[in-house]
Amino acid sequence: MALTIQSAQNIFSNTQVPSQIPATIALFDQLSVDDQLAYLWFAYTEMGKTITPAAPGAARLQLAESLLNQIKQMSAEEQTRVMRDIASRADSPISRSYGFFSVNTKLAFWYELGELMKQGVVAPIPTGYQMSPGVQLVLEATKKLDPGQQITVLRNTVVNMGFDTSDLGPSSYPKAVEEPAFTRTAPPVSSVKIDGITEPAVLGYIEAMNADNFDQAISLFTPDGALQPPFQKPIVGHEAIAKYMREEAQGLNMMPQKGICENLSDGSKQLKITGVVQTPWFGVTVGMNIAWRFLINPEGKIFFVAIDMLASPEELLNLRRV
Ligand code: 45D
Repeated sequence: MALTIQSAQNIFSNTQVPSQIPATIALFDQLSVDDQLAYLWFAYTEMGKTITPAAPGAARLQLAESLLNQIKQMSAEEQTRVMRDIASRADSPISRSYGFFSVNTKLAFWYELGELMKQGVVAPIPTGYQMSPGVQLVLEATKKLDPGQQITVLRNTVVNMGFDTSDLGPSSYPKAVEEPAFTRTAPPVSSVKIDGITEPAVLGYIEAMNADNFDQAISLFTPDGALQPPFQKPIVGHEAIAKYMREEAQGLNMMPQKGICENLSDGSKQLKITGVVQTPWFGVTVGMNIAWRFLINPEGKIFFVAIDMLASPEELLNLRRV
């Protein structure tokens, strides 16, 4: 039987126990735009008492510079309007430019705005703003998450902002820009050991990713292979996966701990591995508990890998299939 992405998505389906991350984002989505901006400000400053992201490098900030300069020169009212436009995905010039930013450039843009807000150069919250009870509710829900989940909520809200440029068509795309590299927070791990796992494609994948060697990682996939990031649809084919990795997988420290491997009747194998991932934004201070679910074809190539955020640390030990 030919492998299909749809059937691959269902391996170890008990991994996807309901996560509080989409639930929290759903609450956030119901807030008015001013409440959303206020929530992000309170959540970010509250979080900043224990963890703060690393400052994005100069090369990264340069990509957002023209937008930031425009905003700095605006009146407080105009600044508020721009932030409302971006947060509500309005079709305005600035919200369009933001919509074309890569994930990490979006984060860098807000990082810098946050700094400017702390310095009083940019207005944090609209004047006369009255907090609705909903904000408190989402803040309470956020407090219950572990730090890895909290930064995922912040990241995903920022990613969803800006005018949705996916429908505009290639002719409107700005020239592709080189993604600046992240500095690694730890030296690359040269030999990977995972309790219960000897599959070369999996060990090779982790080793290549920990060295930002994406060409090497992609050579382990079948040409029609797919990678499914947390809460996203599968990304299919070498070219699309390579683009994704350059934009979003740089500088990650992957620390798989243990796993199981099961042989299927057609000669393929399914594996589930749990462990911790660190993002270069927070370095070693925040770990995200995740699972990788691999489907390896009979020739030893990766046909599918899904990355799932675990609902709780207990899920690190949940390697049973049913
Ligand atoms: O609106 O094997 C203000 C893959 C107020 C690849 C603000 C992976 C106003 C394959 C405070 C200014 C990548 C899938 C906003 C593995 C306002 C693979 C600012 C997994 C917005 C393992 C807010 C990787 C700010 C994973 C500045 C799971 C927020 C990576 C900043 C996860 C938030 C990475 C930041 C995560 C969040 C990174 C910097 C969750 C970064 C999160």
